[in-house]
Amino acid sequence: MSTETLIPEEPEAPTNRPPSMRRVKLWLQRPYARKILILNVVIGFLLLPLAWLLLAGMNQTGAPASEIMKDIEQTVFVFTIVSIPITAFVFAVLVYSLLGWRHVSGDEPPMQDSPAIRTNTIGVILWTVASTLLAMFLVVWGLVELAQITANSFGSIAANEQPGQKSAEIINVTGQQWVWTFEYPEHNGLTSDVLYLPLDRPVYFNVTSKDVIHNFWAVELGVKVDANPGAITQTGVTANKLGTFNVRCAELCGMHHAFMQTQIQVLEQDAFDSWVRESGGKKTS
Ligand SMILES: [Cu+2]
Repeated sequence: MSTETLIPEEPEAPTNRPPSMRRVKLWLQRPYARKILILNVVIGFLLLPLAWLLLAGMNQTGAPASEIMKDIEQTVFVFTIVSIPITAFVFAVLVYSLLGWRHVSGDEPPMQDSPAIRTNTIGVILWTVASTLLAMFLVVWGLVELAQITANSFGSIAANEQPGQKSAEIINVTGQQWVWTFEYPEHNGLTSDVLYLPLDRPVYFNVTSKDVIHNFWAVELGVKVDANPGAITQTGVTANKLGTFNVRCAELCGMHHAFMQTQIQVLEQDAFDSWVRESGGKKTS
């Protein structure tokens, strides 16, 4: 082996580069470029079911049970679909690099078989414009959905003070190590360790904690908000599906954090009123 062969090739000088379009064609003519592009398409199609699998996972316990959760699910679905082409490309390069280049024979590094794609104007424009469009789409979608979710959780305006709203049910939510308590101040301060909600009626939560920071997560309703000691966090939702759903704590809060969970019962208004009466609260207005 002569010492000359170990000296790397001179970098391409701007003056001897072929035109951009020619370099793209040369690059595409490399055998591995085509294989990577084919792998990209194959892996992309293989990843597509992931979006539906994610939805199926979220819907296992009956979600979506509110407009908010429906918006969240749509966003997860769309973001997954949009990210698949990029994810597939990264995996295609990775898989081809692991398999196609796992062994190089001979002592020398392989020859450069066509001009590098770097500094190629067409290539740079293509991936800059494509990734900008994808990122802009995700930003705009995210902002629109965020506004929608904020409106459906009543933003910073008490639900019963919003124009055109049916009178809201107020519920004071208190977290403590390691249980949840729900108080209904409009019904003689009725309390419950199961969250009873009337169907299709706005509910407004005042969330707090007695000890450490917890997080009130009404899973299938898409409500998740911190429960801070000494402060009240407010949010709201309208349950639009009858059934039994889950409340969990979503903030690590001590030894039994994983067991800090309870149920949500969404009832027809009549059944909700009956529960209030039978539990010692006064009838709803
Ligand atoms: Cu916790």
